[in-house]
Amino acid sequence: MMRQDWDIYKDRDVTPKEMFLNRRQIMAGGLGAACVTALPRGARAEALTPNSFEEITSYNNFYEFGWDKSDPKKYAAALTTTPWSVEIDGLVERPGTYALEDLLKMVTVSERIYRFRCVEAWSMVIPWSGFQLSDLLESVGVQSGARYVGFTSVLRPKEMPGQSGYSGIDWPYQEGLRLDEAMNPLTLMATGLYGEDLPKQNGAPIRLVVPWKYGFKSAKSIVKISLLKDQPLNTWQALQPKEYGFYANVNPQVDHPRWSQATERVIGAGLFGGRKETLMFNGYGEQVASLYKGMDLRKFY
Ligand SMILES: Nc1nc2c(c(=O)[nH]1)N[C@H]1C(S)=C(S)[C@@H](COP(=O)(O)O)O[C@H]1N2
Ligand SMILES: [Mo]
Repeated sequence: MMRQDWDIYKDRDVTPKEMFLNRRQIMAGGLGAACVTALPRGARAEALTPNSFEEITSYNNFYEFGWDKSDPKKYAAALTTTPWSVEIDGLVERPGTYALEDLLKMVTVSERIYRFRCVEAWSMVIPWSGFQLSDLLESVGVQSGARYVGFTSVLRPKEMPGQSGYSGIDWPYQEGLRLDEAMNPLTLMATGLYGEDLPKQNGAPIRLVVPWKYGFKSAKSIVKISLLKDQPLNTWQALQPKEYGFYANVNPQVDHPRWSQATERVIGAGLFGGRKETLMFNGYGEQVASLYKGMDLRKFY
């Protein structure tokens, strides 16, 4: 396989022990030799320095646990994540409810450092571990009528305080991708970060990561993946369709109705030094721009 700029280790699988060692390298050196990326032709030569484990796990959006950025870390411990299974249904050759450990035998887990850009105009860089969604979809077999993939997060009102009582959100949290977006090699099902199992506030034990789209597309704690004929409604679009669409591609030229998307606040960079220009497709245009050829991205926001 051709090496990509999101590979932080050279074309190999990472065992749990290696991940632990790598985590120590990342922690100790910021960007150790193991993190030097090989860039495809024409890619911007930019080394991504990950945010700290502390930053990534204490400033979160996970409304099932509350609306404050500090709520997920405070309350997520109550979520039981073992055992866990993921139902795969719809237009698929081998539908079923897969125990997470069985599902992980069908795929290859590796590590990738990705930019992460929230629609609220803040950003981080996150060292995920996970597998390509395409890997899973290929092994369960997508039927020819499938055009979209839907994702459903867990519904556990007893364990998730934001799901009991009034929140305005129609739980469970739902997201969706076009099938070609889901099959893009960048699209990850994350199971860890910094070489450790995914912390609960980040969507344990398995969450979606779509690095060229606003963060809300990256649904957490997923219990169902559905192969669909029609475009599904996603939670934020259902709630506020004028502000949040289905595509949600990071785009500095298309502002949110209430704020600019031209720049972003870099989490961890301090109060004053920390804004940078937002990149088209969050910097992944070379890998994904062709998916949207001929589309009016103002209309399909
Ligand atoms: N189930 C679920 N998934 C979710 C959310 C949520 O509230 N519930 N928030 C989304 C938003 S708005 C963002 S920015 C990211 C945040 O991921 P992080 O906390 O790991 O940085 O998760 C996304 N996935
Ligand atoms: Mo977000």
